[in-house]
Amino acid sequence: HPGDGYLAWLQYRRITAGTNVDQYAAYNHLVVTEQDDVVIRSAVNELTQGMEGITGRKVSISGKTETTPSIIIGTFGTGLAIDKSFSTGVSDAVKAEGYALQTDSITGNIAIGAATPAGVLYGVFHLLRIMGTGGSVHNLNILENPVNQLRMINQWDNMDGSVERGYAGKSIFYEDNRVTSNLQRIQDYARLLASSGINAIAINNVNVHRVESRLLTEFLPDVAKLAAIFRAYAIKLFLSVNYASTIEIGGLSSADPLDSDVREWWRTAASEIYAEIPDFGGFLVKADSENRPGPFTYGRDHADGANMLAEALKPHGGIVIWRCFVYNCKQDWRDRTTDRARAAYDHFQPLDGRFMDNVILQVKNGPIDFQVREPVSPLLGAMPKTNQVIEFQIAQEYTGQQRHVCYLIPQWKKIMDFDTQLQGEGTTIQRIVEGDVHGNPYSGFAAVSNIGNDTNWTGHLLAQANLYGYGRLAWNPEMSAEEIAMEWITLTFGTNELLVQTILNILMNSWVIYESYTAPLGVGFMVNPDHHYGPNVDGYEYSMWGTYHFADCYGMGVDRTTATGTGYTSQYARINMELYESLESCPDELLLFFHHVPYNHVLHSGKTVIQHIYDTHFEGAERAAGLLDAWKLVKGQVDEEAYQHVANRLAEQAEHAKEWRDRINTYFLRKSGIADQWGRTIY
Ligand code: GCW
Repeated sequence: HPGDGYLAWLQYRRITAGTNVDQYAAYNHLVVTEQDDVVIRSAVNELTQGMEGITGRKVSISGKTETTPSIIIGTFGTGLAIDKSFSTGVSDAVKAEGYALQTDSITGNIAIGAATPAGVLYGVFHLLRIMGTGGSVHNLNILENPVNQLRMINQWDNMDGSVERGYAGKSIFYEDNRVTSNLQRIQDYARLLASSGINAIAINNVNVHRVESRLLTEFLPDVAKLAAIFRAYAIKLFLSVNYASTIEIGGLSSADPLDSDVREWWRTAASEIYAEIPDFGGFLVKADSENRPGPFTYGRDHADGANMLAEALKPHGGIVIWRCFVYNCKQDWRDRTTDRARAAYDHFQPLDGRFMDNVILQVKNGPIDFQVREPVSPLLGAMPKTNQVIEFQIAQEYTGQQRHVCYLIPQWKKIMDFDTQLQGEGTTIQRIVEGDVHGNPYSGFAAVSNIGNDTNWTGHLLAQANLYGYGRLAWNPEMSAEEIAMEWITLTFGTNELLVQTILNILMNSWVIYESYTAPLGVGFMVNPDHHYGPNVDGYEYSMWGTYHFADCYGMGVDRTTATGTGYTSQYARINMELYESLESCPDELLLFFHHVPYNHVLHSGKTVIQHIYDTHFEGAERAAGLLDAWKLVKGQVDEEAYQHVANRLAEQAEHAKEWRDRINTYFLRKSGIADQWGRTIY
């Protein structure tokens, strides 16, 4: 049923309106030049299902062109039909996961050619996307290669069925400390991921507890089943591993990375995995972070730890993805010199050059923790001799937990566009992440998933846009947030113009709206401890987690300057360091991240900090209410179940935004004693 959201953007609804609809019905014959590959079989299934849905006609399949126009798919060199569809110039330009998609102007045949079955699958999804959004299939002449090599999803799923920071129900992977037997749902997830361009997945939480440690051993046959499902969609499977597995499940007394028994244990473990899963991706590791074990216990560093695992995986072609989310989570709040923002860079940058070439460091997009607004992590691009991937959080831990709408692509675009200046002007995060700047063997994107077993996958139906958008952006970061939103909306809801425009406006404004009624000017946090939902200005102020705002009766913000503060600014290239260091040039939206200022400090906008807080919070709550008003106008234009669901969430958001507004405004009125210039109600 479309209203429940299960089919998400793969609905393949019958296209009956629009200028190009008459074109599609002619394509009910499919030519496949190779049959014996699992990924090609997925592509054929998808195309058949898609075409039958879109045209309402049955599709026939054969090995060669019998009728025209046909859709011809295959890898280059597997048959005449595919090979005569493309010039060598085209086939040479198609890289490993890329594809060419062309319409023959004489026969009308549409050919999808690729170097690998994965490329064929991506090409098929592209064609279905064109039809699903009502595009013309005449005169197609498309060639695409993914910009980023690794396009990965991290599940934070635990085997008891819970999901860390999960806002869409329980795990679809596990229940009762076992791997689920509902493999259909996992296959559908694989389809969703592949259709957006994802090619890797780590299937368990980076916080690996006791049971999950045994995914490497006892549960390996189940893991192999999951790997087979993902393999058919060209997605490589990874496991998050417990750094101290040798102790936890290996019967050893140490996890010292330089201990030969420990190394041997990992080599054997790796061999056993590859015996079951020959194309296993490798390990994802959170070590010496938030109380997880790591090499520090043995006086070793992250390079020692990562290299031990990399050495075990190397003979099998596996990789280690080592997370850089390392900081002191037992900090004394009285200590103003320790700065959590500095931690990742301080820990890892000096290790550049020490990691094996099959180690990738996974760096969160910002230096703190997926806040609504943070500067870009200075560690990204600062280790020329080391593979890095950027980590995003699709799960909305700090951005409304999928109860509030917050379309994150604009935030990620802003990050991709940031010019690190590390190798002169134009050294953008996008270029660093795609591997263009330092030429390391591995690079790309990773992100924490936002799905669970809720029928609609993401809790909030509109949060599906973040999952879809993440994949699309990882494939091609040149796409605009708006383009991505338009694709998702039309594939999911159809082409009704009022509906499309309404959802587009909601999505495109949602990040800024969310920011405006929550923690101001980049200062971050101000949430309830532990679950992180809802306002609590001092929730973390006197805690050990290193996330403070330092508000007193005069002012607020964190002095991270090199001149008088924690020196965090010095981790950036000189020109950015100067940008942030100076009050004159520091962008308003990050002011309180970098500076401690009085409440009457005047922003570039011309407003004082305190008046900015009042204004944005009143306005933010009002705009949140406006989202619901806008949605009400599409009643009757959209499936009733979906309408009600979104209406309920938006109503909740509007109420909760008022709570945020009043808590923040009241807190700062009481601290500062400065009245709102417009005399609005503050409690
Ligand atoms: O954002 C924080 C979360 C933790 C998470 C951690 C991490 C998996 O609050 O729940 O643990 O980040 O990224 O490791």
